[in-house]
Order: sequence, then structure tokens, then C-alpha cells
Amino acid sequence: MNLQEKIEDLRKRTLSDLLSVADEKTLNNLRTVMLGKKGELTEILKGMKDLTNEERPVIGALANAFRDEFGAKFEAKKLEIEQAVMNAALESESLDVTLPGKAQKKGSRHILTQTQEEIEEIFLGMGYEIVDGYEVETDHYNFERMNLPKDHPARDMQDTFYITNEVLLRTHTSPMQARTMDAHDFSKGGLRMIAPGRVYRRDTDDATHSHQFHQIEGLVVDKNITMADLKGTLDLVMKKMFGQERELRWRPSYFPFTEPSVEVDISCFKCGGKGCNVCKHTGWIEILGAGMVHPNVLEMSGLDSSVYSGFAFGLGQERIAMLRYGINDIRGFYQGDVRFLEQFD
Ligand code: 2NL
Repeated sequence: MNLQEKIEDLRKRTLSDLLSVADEKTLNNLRTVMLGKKGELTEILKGMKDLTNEERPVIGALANAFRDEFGAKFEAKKLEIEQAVMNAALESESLDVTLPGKAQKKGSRHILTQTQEEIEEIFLGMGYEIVDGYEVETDHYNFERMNLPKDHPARDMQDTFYITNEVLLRTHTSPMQARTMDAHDFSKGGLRMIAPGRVYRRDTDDATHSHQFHQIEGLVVDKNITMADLKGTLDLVMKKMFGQERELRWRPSYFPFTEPSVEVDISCFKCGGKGCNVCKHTGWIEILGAGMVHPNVLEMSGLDSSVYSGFAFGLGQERIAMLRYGINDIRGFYQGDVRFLEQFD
């Protein structure tokens, strides 16, 4: 065969091979074998050097025409294969977008957390700081600093988990308030804070008692703080929480850390005061304890109680959530039963 015949032969084989190619890998192989550096066309063209000056351009043109023809058919075949691959993928991976989706279970904040955050939000809006801290405390901060010396009969009011003689699980969040009073620079202004958190009492768990529960205590200390500030503050907060129509009722009470002390009732948010099962047919619900900070408590933080005064209050998060949502067993808060928890999403 002369060169012309060889090229024509290669052209025929290549184009017929190209017709039968069905995948991209074979296609690329074909190109390498025919046109590559060590491919058949290159081998054929090595014979060009033996050609006459008249023959050479004729063969060159033939080789170029073949290359162009192959290139165009190669690209067309490549596109065809790519489309076939895409079509097969679309066929086998097709999605039925009309199928119903799988419902995603979403979590939510615990009802006690929701209650706490709602109360925090109200106090943040009034410029209070939120302080949390140790649940393991010292006898000193938990009792002594709250005007409860070791021989004080009122210590019997609170049954305590002792870890050692001096270390215990806090029975209220007041220790954080004493610590915050200690650290506060009163020359720069008064203190307004709430201390939310978990507290512990030795108690036998039942529907209304738990050995651990949650409290929010509030404390304001400044010059010229009076009972009127306490009343105005709690009135505002309770109305924000339970509705603008609510009224508060103040009864004298006793706490070792406040003097005078009060217990505060709120007009029933279920019956509006007519009497129902929530208010036990009294029209009133006991909602919190409060009072003017005892001078001893101020003095123990280094404050002059003839210059500084304050008010404080404490409320139970569980009690508020139970009243609001009609929960009648405190243990539901801690058992982690999703059927209980998801009622309060
Ligand atoms: C209640 C009522 C109360 C306080 C907590 C308090 C804190 C400081 C100083 C004075 Cl640092 N008082 N806290 C005051 C009155 C009542 O709690 O029913 N507790 C179970």
C-alpha cells in the first residue's frame, strides 16, 4: 500500500470503529491509538520523508482532512455518549417529588427554661443583670450571709444536703446575690439583679415536692430604695406575666433575710377572682415571697444600712409553670418523658 492507501485504510477503520463506540473510555482510547503521538497516523506520516516534492502536499492535505473529519466526528460521538449517560442517570435516579416527606421531629426548649427565659426577658428590659453561679456552696454564703447564724431556729425551715460541715448544696439562689453584692462597686450606682437557678432541699419527692427545683430571686440595692419600689416592680412584672387585669395582695410574713417580709398573692388568672379549682375557690393565688433586705444582710456585704436599702423577692419556677399550665405533678418536669414535654412546644 502506498501512503494514500494507508491513510484511506486508516480512515475507513477509524470511522467504522467510531460508529460502534459506546462509552467515553473506549472513545478516548480510539483517539490515542489513531492520532496520538505513538498512534497509527503518526506512524504513517513518518513515511512522508521518502515522498517526492509533488507527492508531499497531496498526502499532507489528505492527512489533515482526515484529522479534521475525525475530530468533528469524535466530538459528535462524545456529545452523544455524554447525553446517553445523562439520560440513563436521569432515568435511574429520578425522584418522585409528589411523595410525602418524612416528618422531622424538632426539639424545643424545656417548659422550665421557657418560663425562666420569659422572666429574664422582663427583668433585662428593666436594666437588671442576670447572674448564675455555684450550686455547691458554703454554709457561710448560703446561711450566715442570709442572716441565719448556726443556732438560728429558722435554719430548721430548710432541710439541707450537706457535703461537709461547711459545704452544701444551695437551698436558695441567695448566695449568688451575696457574692454579687460583695463584688459590686456601689460608688458607680446601685445593683439590680436576678439570680435564676437550681436549688436543693432534703425532701421526699411527691406530686408537690421535689428535692431539687428552680428559683428566681431578685435583688435591688441602692440609696433610697423603699417598699414602694418593691410594690411597683412586682406589680409591673406580675401583670406582664399574668395579664394587665391582675391585682396583687400583700400579706405580712417572715423571712430571716428580709424585714419587713411579705407574701404576695395574685388575683386568679383563670377565674378572675370568682373562685375556681386553680385558686382553690379563694380568688387568690400565692405567687411569691419578698421583703426589704435585712440591715444585717447589707452590713455583711460592707454596706452602711443607714445609707443603703434594698428589696428582694423569690419565686419558684415550677410553681409558676404548674399554675399556668395546670400541671399537677412536679415530677413531670424532671422525668424527661417526651409526651409530657412536647405539650409545651
Ligand atoms: C420564698 C421567698 C425570698 C429573698 C427570697 C433575698 C436575697 C437577698 C437578701 C434578701 Cl441577697 N432576700 N431573697 C427575699 C425574700 C423572699 O424568697 O418564698 N422563698 C422560698
